[in-house]
Amino acid sequence: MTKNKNPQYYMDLEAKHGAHNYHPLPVVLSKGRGAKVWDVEGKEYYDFLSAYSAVNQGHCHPKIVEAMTEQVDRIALTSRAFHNDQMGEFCKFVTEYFGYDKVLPMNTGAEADETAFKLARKWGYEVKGIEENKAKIIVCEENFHGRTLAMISFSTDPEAYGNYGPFLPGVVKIPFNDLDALEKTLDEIGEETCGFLLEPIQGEAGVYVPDEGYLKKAYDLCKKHNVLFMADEVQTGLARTGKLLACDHEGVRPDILTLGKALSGGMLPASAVLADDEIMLTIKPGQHGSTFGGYPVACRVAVAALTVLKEENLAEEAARKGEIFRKFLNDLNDENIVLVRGKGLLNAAVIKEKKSKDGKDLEAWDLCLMMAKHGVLAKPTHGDIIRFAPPLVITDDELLDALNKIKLAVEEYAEA
Ligand code: IF1
Repeated sequence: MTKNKNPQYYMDLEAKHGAHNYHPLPVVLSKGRGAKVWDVEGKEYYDFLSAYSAVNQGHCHPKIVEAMTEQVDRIALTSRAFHNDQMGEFCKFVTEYFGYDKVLPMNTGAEADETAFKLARKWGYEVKGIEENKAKIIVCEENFHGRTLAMISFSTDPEAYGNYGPFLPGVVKIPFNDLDALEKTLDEIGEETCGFLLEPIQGEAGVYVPDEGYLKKAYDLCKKHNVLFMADEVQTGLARTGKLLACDHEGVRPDILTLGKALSGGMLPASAVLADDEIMLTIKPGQHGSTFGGYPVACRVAVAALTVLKEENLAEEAARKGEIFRKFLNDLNDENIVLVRGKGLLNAAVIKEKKSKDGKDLEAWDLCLMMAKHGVLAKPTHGDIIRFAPPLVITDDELLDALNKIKLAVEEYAEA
């Protein structure tokens, strides 16, 4: 039970003893269930961030908690120095679930994308025959693939890469959703390019949904140049956008697929890379790994988390509820909501900055503070864009209740 009900006590401890690498909303959470969370004072909120889509199955889903508590008390960690009775079952389940030959389990999304990048390079040298140390990777401007040095070498966001140089060579950045740029780049450097890495919908960039057909045409261009199409579905995957994978909206099967976040239903860091043998088997024993990657608890939890997605039809539910969400927000016809965009339950609203009646500058952050007061938690991505991503298990009644609270906050922002 929370020992101190004063939120400031916890925020002061963090400020004094913790690194200042985040600027959270001034809310101190202590309990979560389904689409709801409660703060230390017992105030209830709808969670419209879902830990950046790691809690698609809802906070503390009973089936996932049960899998975790049963395994953690039997054997938690064996390392990969030995076999255990969970890894093989997990690998069979996950490869059949997504339709790939092999899976390589890691922990974080960044590690999955790093692994995908290493696989693409190894495949580039050992299968495609690119000259050693000459392999290029193509990424999209405004991407987010994690915070490691390789991943920020891909970034075009100064906040993500500033003063962390020097960066990885062999990275070519092109505009997202621009087939001409991709075709021109592949015509120029396709021969020494191992992969094209992208988010099917750019999350951090503000839920940037590409034009219909972009993914399929990009995939076809990659095939024409024998370049691996690599989809980072760490945030867009696992039913979030109304299909199991965002690539499924266009029937595209990535050559390398990365997953994370909701792969564990928010219980622990679990990520995975899926590919067929020609790519996956370029990594030989001892050439890649991780202490906790695919540990027994993560295997059990991931199987439970993926089972819940299907048993509760969460992809179809996300598609249906996403329509309700976007229609409600658009029907407000509020001049401060400039644009609403998204797919399934991965949505964002662009919020107009304004002056309050007493001359203060108001922006998306201030609307988030008003929403929190009304019992809905969300946070801006960049400046003027608020991401709305509730757990996919949110009921229709809860969604309507949350939307009415958002409406009250939007009205307060308009009148401020
Ligand atoms: C933070 C952003 C979201 C991701 C995609 C890989 C990763 C992420 C598409 C790395 C992680 C998280 C990281 C977290 C905030 C959040 C985020 F704002 F950073 F960009 F969601 F958009 N690919 N995204 O979205 O996965 O290593 O974190 O497990 O770093 O602040 P991770």
